[in-house]
Amino acid sequence: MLKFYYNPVSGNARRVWVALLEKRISFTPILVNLDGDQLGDEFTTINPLQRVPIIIDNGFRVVESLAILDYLEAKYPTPSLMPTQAEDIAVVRMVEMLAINELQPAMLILTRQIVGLNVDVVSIDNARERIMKVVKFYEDLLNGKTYFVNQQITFADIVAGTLLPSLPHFDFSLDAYPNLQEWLQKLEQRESWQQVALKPEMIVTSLPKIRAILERRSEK
Ligand SMILES: N[C@@H](CCC(=O)N[C@@H](CS)C(=O)NCC(=O)O)C(=O)O
Repeated sequence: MLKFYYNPVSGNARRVWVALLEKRISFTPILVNLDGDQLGDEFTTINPLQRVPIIIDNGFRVVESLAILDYLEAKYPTPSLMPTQAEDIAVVRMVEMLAINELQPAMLILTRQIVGLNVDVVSIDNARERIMKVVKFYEDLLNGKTYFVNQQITFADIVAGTLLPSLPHFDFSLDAYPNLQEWLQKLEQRESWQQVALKPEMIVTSLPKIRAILERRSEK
């Protein structure tokens, strides 16, 4: 059976988790406590990059969340989470790449502030501005649609829809974005989202671990 190494607080892992559930793939979840376990010999043998998520499917290892999503779609095509029309593929990839290249790095800067690490005011302002630009872009893309690609749930919804619920923790309100609010409400009614939803107490207990990871990264 497919093995899924994850941590519930990891946004990178949550998108893979939702995809596994939406595709109804049987898998064994393996929790990796990101309090140093990821650096130990046992996990390093499994993933030399020392990160989650990672899947091992019939002995085949895939790291990097987007690569995992592509693999799952090719290997388990039904139900499909990736459209086939050129325009729709472009929408999915735009939403995914904006989430990973813009939203996540900006959220990481704000996370540094939340866990008490030193961040200068300019970086914080820039991060907030980058987030607002992406949020506005998503709002416009969703105009009149149930999901980013009309009626079909895709990786676009999974990637953005597992990150955006964290925005209130960074003091962002989605009040001015009715399309995004409606879309998120619809996603959060799905069983997959309910299973992976981050509980506030999980975030609180994870803050010291997140701080340790970010501190270690900035020392490198
Ligand atoms: N680009 C990778 C990022 C993976 C990643 O950074 N995972 C974090 C959790 S969100 C991690 O395992 N961090 C552990 C560490 O840095 O020690 C992906 O998309 O899978």
